[in-house]
Amino acid sequence: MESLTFAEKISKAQDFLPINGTDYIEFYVGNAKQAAHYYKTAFGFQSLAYAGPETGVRDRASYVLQQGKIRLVLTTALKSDHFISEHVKKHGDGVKVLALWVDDAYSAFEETTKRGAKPYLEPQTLTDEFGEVKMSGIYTYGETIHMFIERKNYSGTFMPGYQPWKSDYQPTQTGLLYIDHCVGNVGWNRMNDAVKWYEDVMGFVNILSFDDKQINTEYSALMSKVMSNGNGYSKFPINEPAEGKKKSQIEEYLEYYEGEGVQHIAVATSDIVHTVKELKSRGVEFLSAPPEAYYEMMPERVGKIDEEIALLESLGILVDCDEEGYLLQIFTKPVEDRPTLFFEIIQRKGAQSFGAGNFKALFESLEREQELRGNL
Ligand code: TYF
Ligand code: FE
Repeated sequence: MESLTFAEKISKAQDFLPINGTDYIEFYVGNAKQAAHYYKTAFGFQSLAYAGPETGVRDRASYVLQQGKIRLVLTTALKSDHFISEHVKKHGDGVKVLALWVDDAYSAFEETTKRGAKPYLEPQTLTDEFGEVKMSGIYTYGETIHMFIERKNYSGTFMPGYQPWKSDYQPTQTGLLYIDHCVGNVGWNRMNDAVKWYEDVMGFVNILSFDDKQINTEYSALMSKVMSNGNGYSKFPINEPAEGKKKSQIEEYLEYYEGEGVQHIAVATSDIVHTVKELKSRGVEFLSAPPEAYYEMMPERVGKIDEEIALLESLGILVDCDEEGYLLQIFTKPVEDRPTLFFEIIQRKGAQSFGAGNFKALFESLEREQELRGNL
């Protein structure tokens, strides 16, 4: 299996659930107005659409932001007695919905629920003067949802119920292009259930696996398996904690999120040096750079690359390679007070892997933060 290329591996995925990519990611947050401001100011997202009391939605406010092909929806409830408030009370701010852009939201629901998916939203059709959006939803790990969105007969800004959000405040973009992958953390011994769920219910295939022998530091370990759909546009790695001398970063997440959920969202850029400089100048905090030795060994480890190593070192950007090319990546600190969700910025130059050669350096940076929080 390991000797097949990524293209050969994903070609074995089943096609009962055609997916065109990520449609949007919805966060449930305590204060959507301020969260939207943060993602505009710090990450360079642009205002796209809004739903709330002013548009006839009485119980919540949702701000939709866009950059490249990425759409984020930031939603808060307006009363304590609301399932969104309950979600935020338990988990803090976090990802509720990973929405997938499909050709047929009715068939997506039927094909996945008949294979065992737990329903979240029965298929429905929303209409307005711009056409119709069809949607349905199922549960994945924890309280996280996959929504299926069909918009082939829709020409509006986002979806029925939302109005265009015209704002005079539009900070420039930072070069974020699309969602590369979204990683879930699941509980002890739960990874293989989650992997089987993506195989059986979604028709995905396992394209990469890392066990605790490969992913460990002096203190902690984890296991990870990457699931992909058949065109590679939808990739969901799944992590589970493993036994180590001290508490693994996955356990820390599970404790503070109070359950399973989305650990990181990886966003692609075509110029990571530019993107990271922009994000840093706007106050986005990144994990500390690995020690000098990491960069001294880089030419030997990854061969010739287009970027200047001293520049990558000054920004703390990591590099890894596989048979198909190389990739550059860097990780933010958690973007909430709870040590839960963080972002990865990734630039692929041929490589379709996930940076396994960086795991040790990365997890040591993560553990330095964990230690500062008193959780190691
Ligand atoms: O998505 C990945 O697999 C990489 C590496 O806790 C990674 O971004 C894996 C586990 C983790 C943090 C990053
Ligand atoms: Fe990642």
